[in-house]
Amino acid sequence: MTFRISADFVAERNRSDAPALAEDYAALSRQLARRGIDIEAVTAKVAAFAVAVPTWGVGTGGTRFARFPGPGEPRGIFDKLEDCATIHQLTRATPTCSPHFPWDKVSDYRELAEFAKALGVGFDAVNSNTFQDQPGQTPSYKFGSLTHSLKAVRDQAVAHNIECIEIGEKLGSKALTVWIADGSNFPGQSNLNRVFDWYLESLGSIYARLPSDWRVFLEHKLYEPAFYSTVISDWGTSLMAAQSLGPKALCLVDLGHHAPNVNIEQIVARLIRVGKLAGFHFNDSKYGDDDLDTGSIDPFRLFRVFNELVDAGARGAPGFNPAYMLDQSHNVTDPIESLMASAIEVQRAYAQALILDRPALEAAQEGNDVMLAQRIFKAAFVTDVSPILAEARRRGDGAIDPIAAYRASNYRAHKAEERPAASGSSSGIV
Ligand code: RM4
Ligand code: MN
Ligand code: MN
Repeated sequence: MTFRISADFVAERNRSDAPALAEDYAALSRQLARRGIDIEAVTAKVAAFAVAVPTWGVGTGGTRFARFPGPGEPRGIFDKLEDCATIHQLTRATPTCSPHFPWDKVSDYRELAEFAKALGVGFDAVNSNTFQDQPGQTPSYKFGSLTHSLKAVRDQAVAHNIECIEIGEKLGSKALTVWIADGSNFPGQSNLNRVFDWYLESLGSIYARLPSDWRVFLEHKLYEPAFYSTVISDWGTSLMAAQSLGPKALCLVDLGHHAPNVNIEQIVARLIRVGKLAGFHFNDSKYGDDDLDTGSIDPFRLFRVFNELVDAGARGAPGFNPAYMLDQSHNVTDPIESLMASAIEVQRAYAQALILDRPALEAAQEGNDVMLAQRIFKAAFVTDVSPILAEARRRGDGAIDPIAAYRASNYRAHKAEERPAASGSSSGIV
């Protein structure tokens, strides 16, 4: 039996944190009531909100230069699921995890599904990996995968994606996320048009194998590892592909995969408009695909994205059903702490967007009262909704203060004893 944080331990900590929370919640409730907002309706929506944890995120990540593993790192998918369950236990915001294959490959998926179920963790979208070679793999993905010039390589990459669907079916997933590293480093290296044809052809074969209730999420990325051209580089390319593939193909927005200064919320609005928004990989960045903790650099951008999502939900935009996932790399923090903090930041942006006074905003927009419109917009963002988030956790038997509870539990020290350091662990992004 491995160490788990007990429900009693969480309840005990909550007992001492509860009085201060009750005061703060009551004060916020009065403040929101003055603004015509019922705090209880917001708290109920926040409590029902969920974001998936990436299994690759619970291991320590790294850069091209080094990886500094922490103590008690997960050694494989079973350990990763334990960490995911702990994140959900304390935050009540992450009931599912998003697995990555072959990183999370096992011999018995029924056993894996049962193990996850016993921990109370479900499976979200399955991620394929054709951006690196597995030991001894031939042919290689060095020059591409789904868009490789050689059909044998494209076929191998297609077969891997189909295998991911088959695994996902055993785990109860309903979506496949495809991100490819394919592209070129030098002008002239590849034919920019032909590689897109190959992408459509390969994705078409994968699409044909999707179960009827499945969707495929196409993830674009501007650059890296290819530095001159990337085949699926932007939302326009992604949308062209999704539209030509069919209704089950949707466009996934990873916040780190855009050119600097791009207006991501506007992309989100456009994708919603055409019913093609798959969902998100949340993270934050200053320069590129930094994979920093969600909301750590630009929480206002996260709020602006959620403003579009709440707006779409409120007007019942057709086909609007985004999948929310975190996708981060934790190089210098405890991954469990970062993922808990990030799940809370996503909920925060959602709560802030929920309390935005939309009728007043619309009136200001119609009257071209620019100052008032931006004041109304900003008022939602600057409201401290923390008591709502904490109260939603408390009511769901999560921790009022997840990171403090996690630290006090000594979970990591217990895991360091249970999980002797594995050499060459594939648990993080290196
Ligand atoms: C990529 C992309 C994918 C993720 C890999 C590990 O940059 O964000 O979603 O699967 O990293
Ligand atoms: Mn991603
Ligand atoms: Mn990325």
